[in-house]
Amino acid sequence: MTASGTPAAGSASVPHLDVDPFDMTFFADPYPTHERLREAGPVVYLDKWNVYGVARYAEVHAVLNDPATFCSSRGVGLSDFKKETPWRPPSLILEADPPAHTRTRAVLSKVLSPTVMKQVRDRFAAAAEERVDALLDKRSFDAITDLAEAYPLSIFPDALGLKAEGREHLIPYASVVFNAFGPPNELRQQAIARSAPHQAYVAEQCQRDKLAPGGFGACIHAQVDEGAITATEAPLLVRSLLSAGLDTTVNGIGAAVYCLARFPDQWQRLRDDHSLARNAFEEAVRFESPVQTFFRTTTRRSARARRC
Ligand code: 8QM
Repeated sequence: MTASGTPAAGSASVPHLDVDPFDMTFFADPYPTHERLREAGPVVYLDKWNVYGVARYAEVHAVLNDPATFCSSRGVGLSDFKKETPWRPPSLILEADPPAHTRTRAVLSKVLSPTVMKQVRDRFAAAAEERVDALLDKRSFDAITDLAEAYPLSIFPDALGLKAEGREHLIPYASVVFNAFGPPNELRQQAIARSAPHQAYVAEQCQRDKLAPGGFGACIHAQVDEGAITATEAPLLVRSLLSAGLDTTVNGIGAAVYCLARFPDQWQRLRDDHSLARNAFEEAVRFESPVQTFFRTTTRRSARARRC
């Protein structure tokens, strides 16, 4: 619909679905709902949250590659920053459009360049070996807490240059970040309501004087001296690493182990040929989130509300 209430060309055919992909029952078995979202049409409308969504590869790809039409600066979750106050200052990397995004992205690309990755690779590999050896001694372990969470926690905060105290806030903080992308349901409201101590920890540890020399955090702050970013921007870019660096890794490793446990033939193939490891990991992560489904908030009367 246009702002005047007249149906725009083609909009009459957008199917309305009564599914809620943010409900706890959805998470228990998401695949049938993902399929319904894909099969209903290239664009769907969810009456529950008043959002348009796309669930097919072509449309998701088109949306993700057209920031002029589908902006990120008004938020990438269901909340529209133009209408609602964000729960935290917006991310300079995620919740930004070109050219602002291009500049901050260049800084992170430099700090996390292939050359730098080569330098830290051995340390990450040694920590992985250590974790596996400890688990082999135990014979039986919880793959989520003792591997998927424990491994990144044993090395990523050190690589960033975080002090030892307070690291228990990291996973809860990431959990708030991801739950806050959803609609204003119980999950989101509860997460934000309990976020104050986690936010306080993160805000404090992102400051320059808190980050150990040589770490990714200190490298980001060093970009202030190069004139690439301001002293106000640097802590927010460190915050991006704290927001998105841990949770994604935990979920990736967790998904990989979960998939290999459910598909023993694939596990055997991997054991026979370790060169399959990279593809096995990527495939497991894809399998656990079979589609990127995109939702955009808008009022019924203004389909263009989110276009910047
Ligand atoms: C998710 O804070 C951030 O910059 C940020 C938070 C979450 C992500 C990315 C960036 C999408 C992977």
